[in-house]
Amino acid sequence: MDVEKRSVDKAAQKMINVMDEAGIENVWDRLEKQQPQCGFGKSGVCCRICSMGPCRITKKASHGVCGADVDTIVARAFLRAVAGGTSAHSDHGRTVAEVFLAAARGEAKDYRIKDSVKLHVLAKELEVETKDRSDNEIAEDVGKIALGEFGKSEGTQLMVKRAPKPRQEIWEKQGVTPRAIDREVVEAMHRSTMGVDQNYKSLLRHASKTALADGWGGSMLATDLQDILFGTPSPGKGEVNLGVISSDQVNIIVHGHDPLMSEIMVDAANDPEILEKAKAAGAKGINVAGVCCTANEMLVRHGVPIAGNFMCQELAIATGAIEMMAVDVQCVMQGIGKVAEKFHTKLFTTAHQAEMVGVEHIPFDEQNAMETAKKMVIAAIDNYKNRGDVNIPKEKETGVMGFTNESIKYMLGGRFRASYRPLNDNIMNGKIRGIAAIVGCTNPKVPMDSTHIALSKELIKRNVLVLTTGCATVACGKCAMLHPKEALELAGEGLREVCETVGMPPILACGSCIDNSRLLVASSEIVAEGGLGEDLSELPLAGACLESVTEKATAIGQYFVASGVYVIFGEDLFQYMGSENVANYLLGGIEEDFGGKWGLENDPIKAAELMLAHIESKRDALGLSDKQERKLYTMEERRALEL
Ligand code: NFS
Ligand code: SF4
Repeated sequence: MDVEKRSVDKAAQKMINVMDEAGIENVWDRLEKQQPQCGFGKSGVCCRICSMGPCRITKKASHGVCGADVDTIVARAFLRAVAGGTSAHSDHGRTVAEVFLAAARGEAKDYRIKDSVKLHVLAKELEVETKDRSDNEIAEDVGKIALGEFGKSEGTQLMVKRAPKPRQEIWEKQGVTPRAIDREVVEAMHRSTMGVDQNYKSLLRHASKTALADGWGGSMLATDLQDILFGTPSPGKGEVNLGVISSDQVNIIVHGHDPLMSEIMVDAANDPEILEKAKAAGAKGINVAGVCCTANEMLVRHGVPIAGNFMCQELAIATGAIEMMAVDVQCVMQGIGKVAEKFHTKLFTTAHQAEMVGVEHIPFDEQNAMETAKKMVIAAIDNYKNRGDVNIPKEKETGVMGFTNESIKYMLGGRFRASYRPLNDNIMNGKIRGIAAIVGCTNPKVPMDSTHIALSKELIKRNVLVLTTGCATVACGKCAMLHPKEALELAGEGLREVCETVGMPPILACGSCIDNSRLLVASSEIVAEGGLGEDLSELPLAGACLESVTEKATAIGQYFVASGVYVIFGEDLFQYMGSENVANYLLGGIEEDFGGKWGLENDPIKAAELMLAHIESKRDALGLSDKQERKLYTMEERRALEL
């Protein structure tokens, strides 16, 4: 076992070795046992959606039993992945909307509206009357409208109006302005079932529509409602990596995505009576830490430390120091159950959508949130006495996280003149070449964190401002790249100068994966600020996710592409290249329809080159290229100009 091939993170390496010596299996071991993985699956050319199959496309068999060709089979697989991802983000969003509404009605006693300013902004956008009304009255109307977005029978998504006008027109023209989120997901499943849509182009068009229902619908609503309910994050310091696990406190890990449970868990762990109980059990206190996107959510709002990203979930348990892990939805590996069995760690599932065999299920609902959270925290305290030997890596780093559209504008312009103007100006004058979004997961097929780190380093070195979300953020955090001083030292001269002047780091940690919607809003406001074109597709902007894992990542990639952005994924991880037509469309033709396209590259430095080339071509198109500025005019040209 070559531990360096598994992860570049020292803490993870240590725990991988610990697990190896103890003979406890983890995600990397299971990947090895899966080798060789099926080539048909890798390229998306297998189909098992009806029982005439399973079918796979080979030289000998160019069509499935029903006659489906390779284009249809691959496009269907892609659409279904996008639908899966969209459903995940949106079911999360809907749950938040339900609790939001219950809180507004006073039916969820442990939740209340925290950000009244953002509530008023959203109310105005949704045309909800605010005059002479209490926050709860306003929130009730906002909540009803928000909830309606998931299943309304008529009309299109309201948040798409945040996009620049020309973008909305492109969506109209392409027929992809998303309707109710549920409807797009249902239609995706319908179109892709046996014997329905058999044109790869219309299947892929619906993938855009479904993905847009995610980015500009479910994810965006989730982010906005969470901000109003739990407070809009502002940049703050936090600690990242397995070293945040405490040797003398009761350790609780919250894992998953939906902050409804983890928010209350943090409060429960701070309850004086509960703390007393922890002390009585011989612990110094209670340490709540996060894994996966819940970790991002908790850090940006409460400074709760991050124990790790996706592939650290088993490693955290293997420290032997976790009294309890509470999981809700998404990115929870079933493998944690087996690891927890080897230690004293108590696992709880909490979401009504997600249970695990052999794991106690404690349904978490808004009516008795605090009571349920306390029950779990007490179980953790009671479990402290069962702790055996521990192996806690010492590695941890500090970083600044929690940037939002609002806080970036504030940093740039100050409280009274919050605006993107200084950013746009510095992009226009070339000190900042452009903006990159580095997002997504960690995948055992790639040395953990390696691409996110290398890519961000390369881009800031070349004067590209980096915005990051999800597990990529945690990767950056673990190697001190979210530390403003250390990151600034790696930044190119122009970027560094701007960042130092306004007091912002060159890598902005923007939260969890649903918070990618923040990037859509920020990009739209950058366009509105002026000087960088009229549409998102004109911006010197590119995105990347080189360690993608989930269907959610595919949905995110597709909504960025359909919003006009160039998005690069890891070539070996993108499982839809078995059809030439689908490949040609996603990697090229789609640009004519939407202004954005996919790119594939495994190597982070080459990916950075591709992103930079794209950024420079957009600068050229905007007339911002240095070459043009330095152009020496002939006498004739000058005369022509003067005319
Ligand atoms: Ni995003 Fe977050 Fe991580 Fe990937 Fe999973 S935790 S929602 S999907 S693995 S970044
Ligand atoms: Fe085979 Fe067609 Fe059925 Fe898919 S839908 S399994 S290609 S027969």
